[in-house]
Amino acid sequence: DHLGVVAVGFSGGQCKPGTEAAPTALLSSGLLTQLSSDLGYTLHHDDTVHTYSSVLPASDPPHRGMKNPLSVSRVTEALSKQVYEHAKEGRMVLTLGGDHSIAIGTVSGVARGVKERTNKDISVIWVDAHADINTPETSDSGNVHGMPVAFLTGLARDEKFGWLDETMAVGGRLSTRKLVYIGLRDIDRGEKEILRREGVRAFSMHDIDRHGIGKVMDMALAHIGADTPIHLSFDVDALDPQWAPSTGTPVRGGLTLREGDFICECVHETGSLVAMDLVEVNPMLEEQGIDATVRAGVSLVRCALGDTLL
Ligand code: DIR
Ligand code: MN
Ligand code: MN
Ligand code: MN
Repeated sequence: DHLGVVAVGFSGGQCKPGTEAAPTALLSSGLLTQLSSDLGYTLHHDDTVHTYSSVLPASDPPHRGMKNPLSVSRVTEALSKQVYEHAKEGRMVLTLGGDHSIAIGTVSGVARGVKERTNKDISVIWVDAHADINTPETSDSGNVHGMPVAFLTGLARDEKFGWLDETMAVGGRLSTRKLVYIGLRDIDRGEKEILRREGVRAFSMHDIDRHGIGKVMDMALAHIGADTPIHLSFDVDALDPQWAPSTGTPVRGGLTLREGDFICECVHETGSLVAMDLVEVNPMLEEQGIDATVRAGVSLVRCALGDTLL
């Protein structure tokens, strides 16, 4: 199988430096060698951690409360095109972030590429402690990594993201009906209102406690339906900080490492995975060496791409 790999060294969707260093940390742990040697993928990777410095604006004042709006827009525009090029060739796409704002680029690019190639609409499984569905107006923080789902679904729009309107018009839009959340436990008030109003399918930590992760995955995949291409967007903060401490906004009471891996294994088993993002690893926040969180990230990716226990 063919796998496109995009490494994105961008942290402008939130305020803590360090997430831009995650791709290098993940790559130096030997992730790609494992994917090619152990799992047999043919890799398409340019050996570059993209910082998109040539498109970054000299000045980027807040706009509608959003921080770094133009930087996020320019980076995700370039990323969307890169990812689209892989997806339209029928490659699975692995994107190593970076903060979660980069999903504005990955999901739109994958959706457009898959639509063009197969005429199908993708589904997104968003694994996260947070819903990332704030609009600029509902956001308390102004951090765009808390807004990507609102932009991808068209619930939020902005003239600084004009490229996204164009990409959506050619297949790059995500329907709220094709979105499933897993792992939620820290949702802003405005987000709750949006989730209720839009009727978004969401499995919180409460649902996982009640039903167990096995049943939750059955329900999540049943909602998506067979034969639907799946984009898995995995925020490492979905894991409990015990397993993934090095992330910008840790929230206690999260998934165990095994539950995270299990989600990825189940998605792999569908045979419908077309893309995965791994985001919000921040190697600079780890005190005793970067090990735990990077290792957890590597494990999640391996599981999604078909590593099996037996
Ligand atoms: C919060 C935190 N809901 C915000 N979001 C985070 O800033 O909008 N997303 N940390 O991953
Ligand atoms: Mn997130
Ligand atoms: Mn999060
Ligand atoms: Mn919050």
